[in-house]
Amino acid sequence: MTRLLSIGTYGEADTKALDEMGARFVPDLDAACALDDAARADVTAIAFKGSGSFDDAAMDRFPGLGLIANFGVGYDAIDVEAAEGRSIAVTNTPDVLNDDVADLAVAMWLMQGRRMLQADAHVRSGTWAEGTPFPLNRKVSGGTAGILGLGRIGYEIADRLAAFKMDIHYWSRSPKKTPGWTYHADPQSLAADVDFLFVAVVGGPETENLVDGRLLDALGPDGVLINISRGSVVDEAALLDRLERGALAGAGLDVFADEPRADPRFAKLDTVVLQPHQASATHATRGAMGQLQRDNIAAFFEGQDLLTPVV
Ligand code: 8YV
Repeated sequence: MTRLLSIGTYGEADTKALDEMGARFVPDLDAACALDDAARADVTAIAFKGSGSFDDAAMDRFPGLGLIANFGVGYDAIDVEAAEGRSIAVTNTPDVLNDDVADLAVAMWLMQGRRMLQADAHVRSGTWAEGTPFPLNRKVSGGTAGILGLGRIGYEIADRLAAFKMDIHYWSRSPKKTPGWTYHADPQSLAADVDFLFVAVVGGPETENLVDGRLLDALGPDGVLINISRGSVVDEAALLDRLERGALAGAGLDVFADEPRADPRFAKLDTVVLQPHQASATHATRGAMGQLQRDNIAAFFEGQDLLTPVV
């Protein structure tokens, strides 16, 4: 009897571990919903790693479902209200990825400001060896940084930036206890006061297009946007428009509106650093995320308290 259904593509170690827990595997939510009635009726827990929308209609297909264990801290693909209404628990994998995600945010910031992609090409192409010096670029340390969303990941980014002697500003639903960082009551005033804006809010309907044209204009022509959150948080058309016009100095993006198809207009821009949604993608962290997902599933099957419940 299949009690655990694994949805999504997992690495070798996670697949083996889920297999040992008796999981049945399907590649995506559509394939899960297409299983026959008897197979779906048996499912009490789902290990979910994927895109696609785990909505009310999808939950309808699993009448015995008690747990959706999400692989990832962001659970915007799951309709949590619908789950709550059906007494389906949802868990995620917070904290274990904070360092990696913050590392990548800072790395993109440095790469963009110091034009490291272009500098690397300058050496590889032999242009430097031919005697052409690399053009001077932008000093990043000691500037002003804004964190949009001072949650666990936002805090780690700010903490790293403080070591770069940055003046730290942030917006969050409420002021936090911080070491001298400046709180802003609204995102617009944050953007107006900083050179570099790091997007670290959760994804989902309540933050959709939070970074819109008006906010990008407040960030201004010297401003740089770094996004490690979700593509949905940024109005991508507005961002591309400003980058193409030089109304924004640049961007570092690990997430996009329509992954994995990043808008080809981004690739034409010299002022952006682009990453394939890989902020948490280190062996160590993905291993820890998988373990936490499975620990939640094991707790559920054993009737114990879930480790990291979302609702
Ligand atoms: C993963 C992420 O890429 O944790 C998240 O919210 O965005 C990433 O760490 C994703 O969850 C993999 O499915």
